[in-house]
Amino acid sequence: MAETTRSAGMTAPAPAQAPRRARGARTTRPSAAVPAADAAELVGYYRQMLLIRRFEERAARAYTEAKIGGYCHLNLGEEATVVGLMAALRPTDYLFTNYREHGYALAKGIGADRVMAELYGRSTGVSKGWGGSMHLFDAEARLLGGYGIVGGQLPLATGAALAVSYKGGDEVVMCHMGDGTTAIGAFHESLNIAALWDLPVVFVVINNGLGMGTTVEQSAAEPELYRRGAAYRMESVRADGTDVVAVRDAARIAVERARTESRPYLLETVSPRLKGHSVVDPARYRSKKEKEALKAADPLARMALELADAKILSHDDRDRLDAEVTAEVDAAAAFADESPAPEVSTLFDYTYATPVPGELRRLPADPVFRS
Ligand SMILES: Cc1ncc(C[n+]2csc(CCOP(=O)(O)OP(=O)(O)O)c2C)c(N)n1
Repeated sequence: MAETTRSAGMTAPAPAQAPRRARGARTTRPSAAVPAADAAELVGYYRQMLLIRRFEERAARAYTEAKIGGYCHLNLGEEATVVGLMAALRPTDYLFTNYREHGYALAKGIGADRVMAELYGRSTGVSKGWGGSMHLFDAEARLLGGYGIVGGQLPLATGAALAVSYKGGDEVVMCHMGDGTTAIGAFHESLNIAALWDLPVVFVVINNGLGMGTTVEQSAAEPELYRRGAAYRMESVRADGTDVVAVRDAARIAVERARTESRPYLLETVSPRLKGHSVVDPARYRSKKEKEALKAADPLARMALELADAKILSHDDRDRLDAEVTAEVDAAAAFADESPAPEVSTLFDYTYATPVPGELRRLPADPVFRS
């Protein structure tokens, strides 16, 4: 499947030229670590991508029915990236991501019912109904958020990697962000500290071409975002985000580097955002021609064709899978609909903020944080 482009350390490699070696810069294809995907694996990836697609379509519909409030950002177009990245992690690895995160929760193994219930603001949701679409959190699945502040997750993920390193664990922290996030200060501070202190964290820039309505070229002096790793002598690579296997393989290399050598890594994946920034954005900044071109870049349609061509998944099998995941999403929506809203009395139970400023009983030492 598609190739990756890489930059190691100080110098981005020209095609026929070996990159100059800097501290932390290494050649990057550890042979046996990347087995080829077999047919069952590919069908499994396709099913997960399809589940994310149907889930997000359902979320968009539920939003228009006023079942979901607040903001709601979808992974439509990023399904191959989501599934490829999650396939590279162990269940014990930690994940920090931004507000465009429903698909990651699903691909990390959290049930569609608990994710949908959170979107609906119900007590059965992953964050007990208090987080909503942008703040999915599940400590057991090691999904540590879900952040609405652009880039807010980066220093936290870096801190989590410091904790892993301090305790001598072999877990890896993966931290996602959008392309627009690479322009904020916390991006540079986090990469700098992670490289200086040899932290086991993989930063992933999910480049969907736009930060709201602003293109990467309008906002980034170096639009090849993976090259920013060079400023921190951090190994970095760009992968085709519409190709699940290309993403998985690139991520496996990055994760392995973090796990076995405790070196941070910067991975950039490139895939289009098929719809607006959030469900209420009609994306008028895109021309009709651009919108047409998006259809050809749909990773799900592309994978369905590839699997059919390779005689791995027939049209009938694909339709069966579609019916299966659609039923799963319908059941999740029904579960969310029937679930109760959280009790108002639990409003402050999971926050550091106190109803009365400075009141001690809700501080981290309080028993509610130990349960
Ligand atoms: C600190 C901060 N500034 C501004 C915003 C408003 N905002 C929300 S999303 C967004 C664009 C971020 O784009 P990108 O990082 O590319 O992520 P994408 O939405 O494409 O996944 C902005 C500016 C915010 N949430 N937080």
